Amino acid sequence: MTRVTLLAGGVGGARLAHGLDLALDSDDDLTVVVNVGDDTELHGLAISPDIDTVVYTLAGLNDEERGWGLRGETYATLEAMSRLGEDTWFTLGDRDLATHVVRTARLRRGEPLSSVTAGIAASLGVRPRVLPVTDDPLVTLVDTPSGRLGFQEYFVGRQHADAVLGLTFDGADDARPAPGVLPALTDAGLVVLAPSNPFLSIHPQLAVPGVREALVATHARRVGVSPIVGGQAIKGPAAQILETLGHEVSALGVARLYTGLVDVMCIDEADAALAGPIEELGFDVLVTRTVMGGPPGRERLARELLALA
Ligand code: FO1
Repeated sequence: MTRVTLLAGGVGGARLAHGLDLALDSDDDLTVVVNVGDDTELHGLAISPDIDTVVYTLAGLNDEERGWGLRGETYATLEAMSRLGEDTWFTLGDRDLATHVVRTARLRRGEPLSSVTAGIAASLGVRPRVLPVTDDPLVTLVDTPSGRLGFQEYFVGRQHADAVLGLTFDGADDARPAPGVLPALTDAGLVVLAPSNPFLSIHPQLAVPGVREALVATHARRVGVSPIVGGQAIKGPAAQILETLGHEVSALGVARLYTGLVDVMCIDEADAALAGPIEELGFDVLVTRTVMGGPPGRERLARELLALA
């Protein structure tokens, strides 16, 4: 039996989670620990974009083109809300709204986010354990030349066009790992940092006291998959953020960020020339195709990572 734990953000994390789910046997064990720094409240509803992206992808319900939201969505509710004067810059589909209504109701009844997430995932037929990194408030704030922005205001509202000067994970110091998160790191045979944005998806999780320590101390084989391929982000603003925060925009720059956190860096074939410099930092290096695309590509990458365990 293989016990695998994936630290994930949104789309890249969800795709690799799907690949691992496809590649693992029924007696294997997969836990996906998910970033909550992107979570926000809109229209009085608790929105957890990264959790939903992971859950919808594992359930086979996600919109493959956008990467987030549900396939075949309709927007009647949002249109009606817009007519009533609500600001509808954040696109919430009718069926996606059901998730947010149910989550909000259960949270208000006092159920922790981890338990709410487990319930929603089970209802949608998701087999792996999907855990928010914490049940406590943890909010990513983005410092830009225009001032400090809430994460979704930066990411969706302003299309991540602002230079990122710094990031704050508000609440992280007082946050506790959700039940199951530390054992998932400690007891795993393989821990994978997904090809998610290191600053926006991985660092908020490591900011929860105990998580970084558990990752450093685990006896699991630890692998980081670079979200930078050929000097560009597979998706989103990772490249710009690396640059404005003074890091090299490459898989080598990502490897430097992951020093002491992972044993193996998985980099794309396009970056094969960086294998030597990354090895010099003390990592083992797996060079393969990291751009996953659809289910076959996800499963293939997952199998290569599982072979490292
Ligand atoms: N991303 C967008 O670029 N525009 C949207 O309107 C949008 C709506 C949305 C609704 C629900 C959800 O779960 C995710 C949504 N996302 C949207 C994606 C999401 O905000 C970001 O991709 C992540 O937070 C970054 O990982």
